[in-house]
Amino acid sequence: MTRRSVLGVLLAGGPVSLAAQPKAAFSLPSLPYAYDALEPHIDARTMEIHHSRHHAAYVNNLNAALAAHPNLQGRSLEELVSGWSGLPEGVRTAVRNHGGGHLNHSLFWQMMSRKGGAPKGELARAIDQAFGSFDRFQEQFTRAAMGVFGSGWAWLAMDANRQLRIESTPNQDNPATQGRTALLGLDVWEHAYYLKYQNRRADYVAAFHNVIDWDFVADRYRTTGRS
Ligand code: MN3
Repeated sequence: MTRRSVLGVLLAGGPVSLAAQPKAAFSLPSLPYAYDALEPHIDARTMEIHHSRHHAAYVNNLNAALAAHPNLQGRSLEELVSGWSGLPEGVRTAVRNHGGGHLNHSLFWQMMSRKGGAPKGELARAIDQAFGSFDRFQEQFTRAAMGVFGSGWAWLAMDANRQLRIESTPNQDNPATQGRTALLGLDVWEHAYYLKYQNRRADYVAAFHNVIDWDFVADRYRTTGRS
């Protein structure tokens, strides 16, 4: 094949460009429930757009950025996002923003369910110890979510010594970049609530407390760092 014909195949999207696709491109995970499962707290239309448009765009943009960096394609999403600052300059910002977006949303969907309730067992004791009580935790988490200026996330995170802390991050940053594990996260970008709540972020944050899947959060707490 001459150089010109290889180029022709590439431009035509033929077999050469297919072979050059990333080996393990990231994909959009399915929601673990229907779009309307979290009604009335989080409406079906918001869930559908948030998952099928916003989250999908993070995945597509991440894959597009990694396509030019085959040496990064074997790395896990967590590895990429937690180590974004050490990546080549050309891909660093895309991994931070779109890799972070993919990681955060993949967690966010699993952190919610219609079960609601409160933490139990080991996690409940750790929350009481760190924040005084579950009520105090809810107050502090709400304050963190309300305190995010612009777009970002509020988190319940755990450090390497298994100490719990509430924090917030801008944009799509994840506590993993600071060496901590996100146990629970709340997306406070306007795209997460504007259709139903408009500017009333406080109502959205209050509603979120009804759809936290505390069994999922407790599993993350129990298994992280103990494998
Ligand atoms: Mn979002």
